[in-house]
Amino acid sequence: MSTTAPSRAPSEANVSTEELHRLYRMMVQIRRFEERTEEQYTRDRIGGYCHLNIGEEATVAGTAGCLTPDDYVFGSYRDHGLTLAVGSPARDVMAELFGKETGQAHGRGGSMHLLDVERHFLGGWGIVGSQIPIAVGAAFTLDYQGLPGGVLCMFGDAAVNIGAFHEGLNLAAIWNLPIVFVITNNMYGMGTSVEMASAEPELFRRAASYRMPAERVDGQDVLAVREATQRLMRLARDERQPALLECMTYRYRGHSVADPGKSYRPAEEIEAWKLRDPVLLFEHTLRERGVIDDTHVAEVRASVEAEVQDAIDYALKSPDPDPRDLYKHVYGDAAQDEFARMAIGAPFGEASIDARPWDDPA
Ligand SMILES: Cc1ncc(C[n+]2csc(CCOP(=O)(O)OP(=O)(O)O)c2C)c(N)n1
Ligand SMILES: [Mg+2]
Repeated sequence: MSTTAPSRAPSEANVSTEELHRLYRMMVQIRRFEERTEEQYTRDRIGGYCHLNIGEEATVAGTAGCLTPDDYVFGSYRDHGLTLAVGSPARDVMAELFGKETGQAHGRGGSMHLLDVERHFLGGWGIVGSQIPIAVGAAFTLDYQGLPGGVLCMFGDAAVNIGAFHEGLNLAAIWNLPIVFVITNNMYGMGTSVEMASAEPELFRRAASYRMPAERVDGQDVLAVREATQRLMRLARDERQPALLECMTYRYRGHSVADPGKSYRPAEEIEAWKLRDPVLLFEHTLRERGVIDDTHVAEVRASVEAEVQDAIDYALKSPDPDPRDLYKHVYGDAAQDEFARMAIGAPFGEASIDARPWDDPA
């Protein structure tokens, strides 16, 4: 199959009103969750790194938010929206950001390592592109065990220049794995533009090296993203044909909460993209079609506001993990035994350094 040209009119014929309402609420929820997360970070309630999805809601909702229960999703460290999109409770996500025991990874993962195994969101990966070979492994497992469903592997534009991208796409192609790779092209990897980093800045064209179908879609248009995702996932699941989808989007904030994001991006560029705010665009479309009105918008916004406030209250009240359980939930059971040797008081533990048991002839 050949690499196809970008841009196509989305087929929206079968999108029910219920589904349109669901997608709209999801996008409003992700936007508000992220705005409040940013605020909580500045209040020193969230530690470590924190990367927001603000501006990318259509790409997130149109991909991870539109899968079947049999599918699996992998993402980068910019993952809050992804786990919300698969239905993770906002409480569990916020508690994880706060590093609390009630968080979805028991507070051990934090912002970059969200995880919801039950809902098939398999992380949250901090090393750029590291999720690609792991997602390919998951797709291999589905294939090998004859399980239904496919894998959606999301990563940023900068990840296409690491070796794992090429190894992953190549293996997926030669093994005919049920996987769709999605590039969230927000035009920058930290402060470096795609043009500066990639010799072929039309990133979807990379798939030609693996004879994989690929397309570029307007990542601000949730219905276009949804249509492409569903079509390519069907191809992956039913015909064992992996594919690459490039979603053109923009992050309205800096790379992380520590970056104002202004020094390397012209103000006019930021303003131009804000005119294509994915939440407002979708709201406008739905209003024009008579699918939502002022009352609906107000109800959704109020319910999201209450949900996110509840998540913050829950996270605040939740207990911190016990420091003595540092390794719990982090390694598998076999590794627990290994680490037992490092526990305080164990033969090779910190507290036993003075004892030097290996010097004892007995
Ligand atoms: C292998 C590796 N190299 C460098 C970094 C540091 N780093 C963190 S995020 C990032 C930029 C990634 O940009 P992109 O893939 O476009 O994703 P975005 O942040 O735009 O969502 C870099 C270089 C890292 N985490 N891992
Ligand atoms: Mg990027």
